[in-house]
Amino acid sequence: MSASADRFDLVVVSNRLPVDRTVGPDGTSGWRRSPGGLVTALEPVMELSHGAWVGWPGVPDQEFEPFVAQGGSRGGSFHVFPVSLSEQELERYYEGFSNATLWPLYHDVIAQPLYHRVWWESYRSVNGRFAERVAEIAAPGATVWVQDYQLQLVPRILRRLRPDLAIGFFDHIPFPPYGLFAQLPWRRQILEGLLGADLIGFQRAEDARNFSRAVRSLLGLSSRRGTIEVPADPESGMGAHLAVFDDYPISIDAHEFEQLGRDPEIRERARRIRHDLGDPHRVLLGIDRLDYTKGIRHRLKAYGELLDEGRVHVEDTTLIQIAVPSRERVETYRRLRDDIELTVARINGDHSVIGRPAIQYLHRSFPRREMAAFYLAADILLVTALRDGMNLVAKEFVATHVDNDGVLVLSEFAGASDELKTALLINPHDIDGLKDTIVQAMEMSPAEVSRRMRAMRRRVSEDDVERWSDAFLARLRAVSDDNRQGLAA
Ligand code: GDG
Repeated sequence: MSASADRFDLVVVSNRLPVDRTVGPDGTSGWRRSPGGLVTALEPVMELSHGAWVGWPGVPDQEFEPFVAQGGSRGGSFHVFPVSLSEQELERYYEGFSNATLWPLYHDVIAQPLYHRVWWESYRSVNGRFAERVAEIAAPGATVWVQDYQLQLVPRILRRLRPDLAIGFFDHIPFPPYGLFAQLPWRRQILEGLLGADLIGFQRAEDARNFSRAVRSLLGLSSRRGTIEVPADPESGMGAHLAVFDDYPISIDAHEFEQLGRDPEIRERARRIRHDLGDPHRVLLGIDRLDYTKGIRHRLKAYGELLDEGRVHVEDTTLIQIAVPSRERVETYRRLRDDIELTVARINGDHSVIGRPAIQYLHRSFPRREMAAFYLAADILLVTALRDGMNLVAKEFVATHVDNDGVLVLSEFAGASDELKTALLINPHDIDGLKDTIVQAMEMSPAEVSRRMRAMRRRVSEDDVERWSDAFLARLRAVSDDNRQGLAA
């Protein structure tokens, strides 16, 4: 059944749809739901409020009809409205402006951001297309939730097209300090784009502060208790409204990961992984998208030095590093992969013995159950991000360790460090400090491991992703009601 005649009360918009195109051996094609915290959290409310998801289906240069995505982890279904992107838009809007301009700029300029006017033009026009699609399918007074940095112009375009909507925006990545954000040639347009929303959510209080400072410095608008009076724009016909911003740290489906951690099959698989590694006394783990923000090189440097200095021995310790392929057509990412693989090969060449690799390196993605088995197989998770909006891997590791028997080494530059305070917090730039902390994690008494993990598990299980989305949507509706009652008039 085509869904195109319908109008929807809740519309979620993200660059990438939570579905993947599948083509079978006989050439028949279909869609497979891709797992993810966001879609799991939103599934029940999508079902209840007649929801739709707007986004790109992952295949360029093809138009797809709307369809219904069935059979998620909670059995719910929702309507899907694919937005098409050309190969050129993929290069300019997505790989270019989103991933080679905004991503490095918003992550502390760890890599040099590139500013190209044709990329910006493409970003603008693609954002316009997403907004128009939403405007066509949203019911009168519907709630629209725009996700992430690829779509920062959507709130304003949408407010112009459909002033009746409640518009929320959530930024999954950091919002940079003013001194960095100010580099962006289109900095005012981005802020104005975001301010089209009724509610703008960030991962950390620090991100919200950075946003407020940028708005004040660049637009001359000051905020009072997290509220900004956005003036009318007579040129576009957009009326005045209040835009509220706040931090809403995202989380995971904690219950799902706890269940995985208790699943006998996964527990057996975890034992098997350790066995296949030669039953080392200690297993350390890193799981990251292969991205320069994740600090994989810093982690490898620290680990390599610990081996060189004889503070760690391959006879009783193994590091598993899973690097999930990511953005492989972007040049910086290709170079990073070469760098990491050279370093791994050097460390292994220097230290491995037959049957006992210093580092077990895996460059691929895994099914969710296998991820859980890796979490469970590890004694210590190393999260050494140089900058990270939140880092869900840290929370998933915590939720899976139902026996309270894992140690989390966590970068203070990851949003998760605001909540997981009994992790061993590190500055990944301080290699000596990182090395000492890894040794501390390896030597920690079981009682202390358990005490620290218990506190983190409580936090993750209380503040799960459902609470996050409920809190965001409730506040969004409240702010939008105030705006509709003309409080900003
Ligand atoms: C961005 C922000 C923020 C990874 N590999 C596999 C796999 N994953 C899943 C993990 C986890 C997710 O992907 C990764 O989330 P992270 O938060 O760790 O990192 P980013 O991808 O950079 O996400 C980040 C997040 O958005 C949410 O707001 O926390 O700061 O950068 O859920 O489990 N899942 C499966 N196989 C894999 O190989 N099944």
